[in-house]
Amino acid sequence: QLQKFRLVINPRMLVSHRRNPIEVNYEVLEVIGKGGYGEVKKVKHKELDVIRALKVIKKSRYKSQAELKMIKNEISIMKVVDHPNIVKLYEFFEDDENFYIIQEFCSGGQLFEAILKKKTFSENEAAEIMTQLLSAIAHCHQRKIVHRDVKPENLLIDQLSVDAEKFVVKVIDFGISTHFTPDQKLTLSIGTPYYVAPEVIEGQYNEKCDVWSCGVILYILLCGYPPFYGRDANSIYNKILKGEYSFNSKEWSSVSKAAKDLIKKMLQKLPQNRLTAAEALGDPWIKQFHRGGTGGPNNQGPAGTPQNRVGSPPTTVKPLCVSALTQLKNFHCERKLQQAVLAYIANSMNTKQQEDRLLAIFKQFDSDAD
Ligand code: 3AM
Repeated sequence: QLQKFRLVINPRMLVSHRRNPIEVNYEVLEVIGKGGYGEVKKVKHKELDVIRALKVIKKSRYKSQAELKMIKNEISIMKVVDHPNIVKLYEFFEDDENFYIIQEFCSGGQLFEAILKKKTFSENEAAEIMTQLLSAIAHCHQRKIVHRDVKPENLLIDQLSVDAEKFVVKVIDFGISTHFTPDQKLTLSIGTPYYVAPEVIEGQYNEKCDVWSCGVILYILLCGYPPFYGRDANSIYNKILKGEYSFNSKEWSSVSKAAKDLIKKMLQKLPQNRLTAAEALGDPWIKQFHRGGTGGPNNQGPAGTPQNRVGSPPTTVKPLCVSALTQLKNFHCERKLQQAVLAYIANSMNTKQQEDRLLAIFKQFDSDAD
């Protein structure tokens, strides 16, 4: 149920003004996180007694119509998608100061954090995670939506039971997603360096860019570090454009050939040679390893929707090399630190600088969205 709300203030205060529906319907429990856009809070629906996530986006951050259109774009896309591995949108309001997005609450935090809480991690679990992720992305592509920012930070876990180690992956953040038409070439170079496809850097791409990012995530899940690594964005981009990555380190010695084959098929430089998300879902590695607690890959819903259980070990589970988890921990901590520094820099830039930087991005975003 979507509602639009405008705060009405009576200047003479003779009659009480309408109260913000967030205050009326929800109890704010705690702040989960803050970003340049605003903040995310854990809230409880008073009547339904359910926990949800509230994303508050400050309008003052968005000065032009193009920028405001981007928020509306995120909402319109979230209304179109409906999948067990995509975070649900429940309500959307706005007043003069903020946009309020009420979403499904994911209690397990970021994917990598959930993995790092475990003592071991196996190819079977990686296959479960990839099945859920690829199923969500295939659903978006089927609805002619390209996410454009598939990365571990945008994969949250809806943890059903910490003890049972069963969790469900949820894709979040459709802030830079866009609708596409089959032959349309998108041009906005956007995304996060480690996960960005070569054709996005070159500025002519389609929805296959999401499959590349999923391939990068699979690589990291199996060895703990990204395939294209560098000190700064440019050196990462150079490696991506050259397609320079390897399976040479010791972490790869215990990984199956089938997993490496799938990564190769997802990290094909030319999008036309790369698997689609739906094809990747049917890959032999997924079929071989996606068995955890659900009866295997045949146990999919009519639209290729997997049963959402990760972590129930099938009979033969071979844990990955211990150093892969150590590498993952180092990589994750480094990324968290980088994000904190970037948020600090963004908050200390003056408004004019922020506006110029955002405007350049939004202008091009607008041209892709048209
Ligand atoms: O700052 P951290 O990484 O702990 O994961 C998101 C991030 O947490 C979390 O809010 C923070 C700022 O974006 N987040 C975003 N959407 C969420 C949701 N639907 C969420 N946490 C739970 N449920």
